Amino acid sequence: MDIELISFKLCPFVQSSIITLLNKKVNYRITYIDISDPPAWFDEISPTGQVPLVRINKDNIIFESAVINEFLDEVSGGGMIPSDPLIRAQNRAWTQFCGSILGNTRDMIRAKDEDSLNDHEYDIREKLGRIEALKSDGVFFNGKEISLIDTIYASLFMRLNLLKTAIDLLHEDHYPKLNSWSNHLLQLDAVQNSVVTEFEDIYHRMIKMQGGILAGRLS
Ligand SMILES: N[C@@H](CCC(=O)N[C@@H](CS)C(=O)NCC(=O)O)C(=O)O
Repeated sequence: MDIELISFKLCPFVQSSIITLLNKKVNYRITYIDISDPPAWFDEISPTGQVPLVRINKDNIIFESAVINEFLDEVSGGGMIPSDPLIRAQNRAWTQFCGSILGNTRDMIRAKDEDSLNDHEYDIREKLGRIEALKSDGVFFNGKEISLIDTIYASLFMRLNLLKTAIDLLHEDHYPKLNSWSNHLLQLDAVQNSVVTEFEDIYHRMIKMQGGILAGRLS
């Protein structure tokens, strides 16, 4: 099967698909686009204008990272989706929830005044608190084995870690379980290799370009 992942270097949803591919050791090709100035061919094939988008054997398009990741897991022998329907549904819900935290993080980075920054920070901390309260003591979200849900939280944790000098949102005293989960995820080869080598640099440059309060706090 020829798998082409259309990507944007800074996208956390793309990153979750790459972690899935690397964890499953699936061969794939990657094509980067600039999502702020997408090529015409991308507009033609993308119903939402968003990445990630996957092309299977050239002509078959799949979009939405959660759907892409489930497909990738299913065609590579499974194992990253819980078999229990209740746990599976809950994993899907908390995966979407992570998307909303990533949205809050993006808005926080753009915040141009302290009040707005504080509002976004409050939302993020409140949401992280909800996950801290339900997280098992296992290494991964569901216990001993990595699941698809871990791939999007790994992308979030990588960003929170890179934001740490500007704002420490995941302080160990408040979120011990999330810290341990994050530390574990960020050490995995599949996570470390899921971004380009210059990721830290381009992430920080993106924050500075937003010109918000956090840009001024980065060293
Ligand atoms: N729900 C989508 C979200 C993907 C998403 O937000 N992608 C961003 C880049 S990180 C994007 O393509 N933004 C361009 C746009 O919305 O026009 C998914 O999980 O695939």
